[in-house]
Amino acid sequence: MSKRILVALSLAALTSASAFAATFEEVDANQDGMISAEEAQAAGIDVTTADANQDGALDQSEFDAAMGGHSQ
Ligand SMILES: [Ca+2]
Ligand SMILES: [Ca+2]
Repeated sequence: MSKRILVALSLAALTSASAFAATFEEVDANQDGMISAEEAQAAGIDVTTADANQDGALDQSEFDAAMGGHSQ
């Protein structure tokens, strides 16, 4: 029970932190060059809004747009 809460807390901390200044490489957890819906969600990115070409994943330009157009 307490372990579950701990996991939930660290997940929440991770999500809010990475939503501020995450790079593409950080969000792309499996380093395949695309940000899956799962990876985007983990970074606090709204996939349905960010996925401009509706292919279910975010590429670098879609990610940049989602982050305000100036991720490094
Ligand atoms: Ca990926
Ligand atoms: Ca896409």
